[in-house]
Amino acid sequence: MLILAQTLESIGTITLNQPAKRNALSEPLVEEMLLALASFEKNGIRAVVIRAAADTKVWSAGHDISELPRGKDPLPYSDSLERLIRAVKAFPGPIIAMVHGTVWGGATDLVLSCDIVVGDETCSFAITPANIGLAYNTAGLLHFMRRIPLNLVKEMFFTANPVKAEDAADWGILNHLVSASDLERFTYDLARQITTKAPLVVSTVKEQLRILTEAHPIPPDVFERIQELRHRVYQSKDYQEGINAFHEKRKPVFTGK
Ligand code: LCV
Repeated sequence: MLILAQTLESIGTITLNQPAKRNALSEPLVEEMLLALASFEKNGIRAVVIRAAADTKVWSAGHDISELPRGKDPLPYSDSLERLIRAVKAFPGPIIAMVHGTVWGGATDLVLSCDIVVGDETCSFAITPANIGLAYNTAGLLHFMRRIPLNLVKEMFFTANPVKAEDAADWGILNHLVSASDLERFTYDLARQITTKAPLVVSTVKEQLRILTEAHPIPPDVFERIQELRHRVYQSKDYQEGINAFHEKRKPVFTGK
């Protein structure tokens, strides 16, 4: 079991549970999360909490780098993490990310795609394509642009630096920054409160907001320009170098080619 899925009252909990790989969002782990969400929906669960095991320092190390394809689009529409993010956004009830520990790469995108984020003083959030020469996808960029001022989005992508808890609260990544000792109580009180509200209103408002925020008509030539820009990145030697460096546990040397 790479995750633990539990329900209590009408709250579902998914606990990331693969510490050996720092909860990297691998395809098998994501498949288990998708099954859990489908089961929650079938059983009328009204709110979901996604968390890591209490004793972990890394909430999630992001996309499983060993699964990233070389020489082609690393984040296609069918990518498992992309499917998970779409499932989170489509789930008919709020999904709350309860975060302690560090969050990396696509896991930050996943957290930003949740409806509410509650973190403690140990949480931090990094987006890391610039560390591995990877062409981030357009839907993912929009997740950041909708939540965080553009200058801060640029700093996150250009530096790949973790945004620590206080800044994460100031920048709008967190709804609430609470103490580690209070994190679980606070999160589940919030979830419980939401489950007492009219579920049709909650799920319909969530879906309306998803439709409205994703209404980004892109003319065909703009779409093609974006595709060409990303193609140049994921066909680059730098992308190969980034992936190789990770596997060889060394710092990458980027040449811009
Ligand atoms: C596979 C891993 C991973 C991992 N995949 O423990 O944002 S984008 O565009 O880049 C997007 C595509 C994305 O999400 O890419 C992934 C971005 N993630 C990262 O850059 C984080 C990479 N991981 C780390 O920097 C470290 O693992 C952290 C800081 C998370 C934890 O460091 P720590 O010293 O505690 P290790 O590095 O020793 O990792 C423990 C095991 O987990 C594997 C890693 O290869 C190692 O496996 P082995 O024990 O077999 O050597 N692992 C960690 N992250 N993303 N595998």
